[in-house]
Amino acid sequence: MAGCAVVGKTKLLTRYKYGSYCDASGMTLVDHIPVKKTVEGKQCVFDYYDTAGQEKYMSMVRLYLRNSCACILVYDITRPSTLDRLEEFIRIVDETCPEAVKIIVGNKAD
Ligand SMILES: Nc1nc2c(ncn2[C@@H]2O[C@H](COP(=O)(O)OP(=O)(O)OP(=O)(O)O)[C@@H](O)[C@H]2O)c(=O)[nH]1
Ligand SMILES: [Mg+2]
Repeated sequence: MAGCAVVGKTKLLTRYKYGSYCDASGMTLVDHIPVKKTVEGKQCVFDYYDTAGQEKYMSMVRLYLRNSCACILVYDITRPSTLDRLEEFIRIVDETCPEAVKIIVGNKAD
C-alpha cells in the first residue's frame, strides 16, 4: 500500500480489515497488517504493508515494496497532485518489484 501522505491508505486498509472507520488519524511509518481470507475453500493470510506517504520516508517505502506480489497505489481524488505523484511510486515499483500487479485506487470519493 503506497501513495502520498494523508490520501487515506491506513483508513482504506483498516476499514477493509475491521469494517469500521474513525476520522482520527496519525501518520504511518510502516505497519504490517495481516488479513485472513478464505480463497477457494482454503484459509489464506495476506500480508499487507501500510507504508508512509511522507517524502522523507521514501527509502523505507522502497524497502517494503521489494518482493511484493501486488502494490495498491492510492491517491486522493480531491487533490490531483497526489495522482501526479503516483508516477514516482510506479517507477519505484517497476524498479524494485517489476512483476508486481499495480492497482490504482482513487480515495475520498464521498
Ligand atoms: N473524506 C474522507 N476523508 C478521508 C477518507 N479516508 C481518509 N480520510 C481522511 O484523511 C486523513 C488521513 O488518512 P490516513 O488513512 O491516515 O492517510 P495515510 O495515507 O495513511 O497517511 P500517511 O500515513 O501519513 O501516509 C484521515 O484522518 C481522514 O480525515 C475518505 O474516504 N474520505
Ligand atoms: Mg497511514
